[in-house]
Amino acid sequence: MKRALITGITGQDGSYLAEYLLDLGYEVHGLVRHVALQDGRDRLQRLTPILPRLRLHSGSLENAASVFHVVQRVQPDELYHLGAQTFVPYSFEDAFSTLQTNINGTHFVLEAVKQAAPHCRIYFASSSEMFGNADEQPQRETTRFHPRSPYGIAKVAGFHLTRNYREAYQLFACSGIMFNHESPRRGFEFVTRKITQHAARIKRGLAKELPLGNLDAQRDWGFARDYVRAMHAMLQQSTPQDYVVATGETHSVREFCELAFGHVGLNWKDHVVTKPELHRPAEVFTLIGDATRARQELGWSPLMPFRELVESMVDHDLALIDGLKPTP
Ligand code: G4F
Repeated sequence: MKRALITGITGQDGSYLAEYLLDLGYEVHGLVRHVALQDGRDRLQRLTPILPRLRLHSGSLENAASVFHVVQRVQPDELYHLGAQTFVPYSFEDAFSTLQTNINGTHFVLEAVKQAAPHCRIYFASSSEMFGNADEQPQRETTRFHPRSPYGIAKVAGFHLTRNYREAYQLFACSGIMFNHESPRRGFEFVTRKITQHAARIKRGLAKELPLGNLDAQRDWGFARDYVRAMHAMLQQSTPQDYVVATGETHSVREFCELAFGHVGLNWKDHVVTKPELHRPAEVFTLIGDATRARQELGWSPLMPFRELVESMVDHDLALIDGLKPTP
C-alpha cells in the first residue's frame, strides 16, 4: 500500500486529492495546524466524510522542525505540497507573511524530504499566477514568468526551489502549474464562489447586491476534482517534469456572472455593483493555459465543461440555503 502525505489537506484541493488517493488504495496522511485539530467541526469540514480513514498530524509550514518530524515519522512514498496562503488580495495586504509562509514552507518541505525521506516523490502546487501579465497567449511551460502579486512571486520562488532540489539533489520533484480551479468546496472569498453564493442568496431574497472588482479579468477556470488527477499522474511518471494544467478556455468575471445569475432566472446587471476598493494594486488581466504536455504525457484532460461548473456551484449554494445539503 502506498503512503501519501498532503499539506493543505483541509482545503478544496486537499480534500479532493485525499478522496482520490483513498479510492486508489493509498494510506493518506495530512499535515494540519494544531488549531485545526482543536476546532475540527469548522476547519476539517471538507474532510468530514473521510475523516475516519485519514491520519492527521499536527504541524505547521511555519515551523521547519514540525515539518521534518512529520515527514520522518510518516515516511511517505508521495508528498503533495498544497498548503499555502492562497488568496491573492491578502498577499498585497500582508506581503511579508505571505512570502515568508509560502516560500519557507515550500523550502522546509523540500529540505525535510531531502534529509528524512529522499525516496519520496514530491508534488508542488505551483500556479498560473506566476505568468501574471504574460507576453504570450496561451501560457505553456516555457512562457516567461511576470508575477503581479506577492503571492505570484512566492510561487515563482517555490517553483525554482522545487526545480533546484530536483537538479541538485536528484529528488523526484514536480510542479503542477495549475490554472484556476473551482468547485462547490471553493472558499467564499474567491470570485467564483462569491458570485455563486450571492446569486443563490439574492434568488432566495437574502441579499440584494453583489459587490465586485474588475469584471473584465479573464481566467481559465476548471473543476478542482479534475485537477487532482493530474497531480497524482505527475508522480507516476518515469522522470519528474513540470506541467501546465488548464482547460484551454478563458472567460471573464462578467461572463461568469451572466451564467450564474442566468441559471436562477436573474439578470446580473440588476445586482452587481463594482467597487474600486475590490480592484487589485496590480491585476492579472488574462490567463489561458495550454495543457498539451499534460495531455500527451499524463493522458490528462479536464472532464467538466465551464457552464456545468458554474451551474453546479450555484445549485450547490441554493441547496445549502434550503438546508438540503451540508456545507462541503
Ligand atoms: O478568484 P480570484 O480571487 O482568483 P485568482 O486571483 O485568479 O487566484 C486563484 O487562482 C490562482 C491560479 O491561477 C491560484 F494560484 C490562487 O491561489 C487562487 O486560487 O480572482 C479571479 C479574478 C481576479 O482577476 C480578480 O481581480 O477575479 C477578479 N475579481 C473581481 N472582483 C475578484 C473580485 N476577485 C475576488 N476574489 N473578489 C472580487 O470581489
